[in-house]
Amino acid sequence: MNVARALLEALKAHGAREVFGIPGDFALPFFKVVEDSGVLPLYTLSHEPGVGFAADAAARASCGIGVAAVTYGAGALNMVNPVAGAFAEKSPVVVVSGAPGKSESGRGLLLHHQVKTLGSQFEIFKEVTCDQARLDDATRAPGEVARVLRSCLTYSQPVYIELPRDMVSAPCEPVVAAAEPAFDADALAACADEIVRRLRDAQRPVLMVGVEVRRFGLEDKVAELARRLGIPLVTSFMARGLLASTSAPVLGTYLGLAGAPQITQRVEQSDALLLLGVIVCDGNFAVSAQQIDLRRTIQALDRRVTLGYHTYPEVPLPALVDALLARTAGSASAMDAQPQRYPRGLVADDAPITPTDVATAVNDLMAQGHRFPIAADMGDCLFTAMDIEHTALVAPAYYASMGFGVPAGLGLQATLGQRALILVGDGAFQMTGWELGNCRRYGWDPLVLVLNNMSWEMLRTFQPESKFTALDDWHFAELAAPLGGVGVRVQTRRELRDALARAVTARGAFQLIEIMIPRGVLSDTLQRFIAGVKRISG
Ligand code: TPW
Ligand code: MG
Repeated sequence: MNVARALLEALKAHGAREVFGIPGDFALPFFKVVEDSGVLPLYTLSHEPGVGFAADAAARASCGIGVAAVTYGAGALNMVNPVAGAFAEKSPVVVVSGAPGKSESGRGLLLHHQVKTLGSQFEIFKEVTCDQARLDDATRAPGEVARVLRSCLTYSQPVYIELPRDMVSAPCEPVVAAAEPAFDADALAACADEIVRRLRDAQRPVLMVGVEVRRFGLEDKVAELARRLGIPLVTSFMARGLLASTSAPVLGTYLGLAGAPQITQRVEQSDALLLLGVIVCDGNFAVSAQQIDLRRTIQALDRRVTLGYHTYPEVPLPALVDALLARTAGSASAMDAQPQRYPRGLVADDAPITPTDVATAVNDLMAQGHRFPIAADMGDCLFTAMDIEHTALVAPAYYASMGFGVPAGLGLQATLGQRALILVGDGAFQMTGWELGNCRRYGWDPLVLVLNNMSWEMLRTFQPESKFTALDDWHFAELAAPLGGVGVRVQTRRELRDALARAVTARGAFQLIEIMIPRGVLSDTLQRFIAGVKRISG
């Protein structure tokens, strides 16, 4: 056993299914072990942001950990933004960065890719990861790896591992997984009792699920809990797509002023709103800041439960859900609420296409049995996704980085072995759309819907007077063939329907549909969102 092999075996044992990466000289020895050992498949992409987004999406989709392997400096620092996004949205990504060898660091020369000091990169990643290790001592390496991988799973956040290139083949012991941190069972019991009491005393309880429910693999249990309690179930904006694989009656997604009024009302008028793993951020709550009194909610997040005016520290969400289930065994209650309805039945005429038409067309496909996990970028495509039937979705709904969609879709297909549907705007496609060129090598064939309004439209709606938000016409569909895919540009609803019908049956190459949308035409959700934000900030 050597350090690199021990690390790879440990990654696999902790739930990693593959490694995404781009090598460099400081990482070549590690990549050689990845390739030769075959412990995990290796997928190289074209630019490190893509690597980070793909690993993040793979982690979200598989409820496991994502691995992003890069070289020192120019490689790793290119990935700070995706890792920051994974940190903010609680996605367990393991960053493995090559680094100068121990023997090289002591020579007093500045080494290539070095910033201020050889430790600068480590310091930078401290800010965007929850635990870090530098594997420069073969005796301590297995323990360090065990600790950071444990942190990655416990907090569901990225961790950083730096591997000096001359340590890769240093002999070492295998990694022994670290035990989960202990918690106080009496405190957990008291907390669960209090929550059940509050919910049973309430007139209008509502359960909102957040991303932690998925990160900790609790969707089925939470669905069962909602059934037993007879509590209406909604997701937060970030947790859109959660529980889609369960039979739980999810009413829809809470979006405050931007969302379906009946859901907004239920949530805002609830006298016991249980927030299970919901990140309390502006993406989830901004357009409702005045409406929800967080002091009257029950918040379970970050291994803490806050209700009333007190907090139970160290209550892990999985243990809490088990405790709530134990207290509701045998009960089942009817729920009176109707799930949100989504647009169906695209009128396939010669009218120009709106974002709502795109959602309608996708819903029609789903009604015909074509279901795909969705990866959405930031932009109106994300708000458009709120009009698509509740289905598995990964999206940067809080951190809001553009460039996520395309590489995330590749990450979905790599880890799930399932074709993904990618929703992306033209501005975001300009950032990372090139990564589609990697599909052919790996046999990935996502369906890519580029919503091309030749504009940074979201920005334009906030500040219409600026000319810089107008983008050029890049003819994305024509870029598809040289990249190994099939592309078509559509201008009317009829063309959209026909292109989608063709694309779903064509397998083996990515299918890009460039959907031309007139500037100024927004999804209903984005229109309401912008009006809501303006109302609150103005
Ligand atoms: C990495 C800021 C938020 S939305 C937006 C920008 C530039 C325009 C998106 O244009 P696109 O979609 O993709 O054509 P649409 O529907 O608005 O036309 N840099 C990064 N992330 C963000 N969020 C921005 C800038 C931004
Ligand atoms: Mg655009």
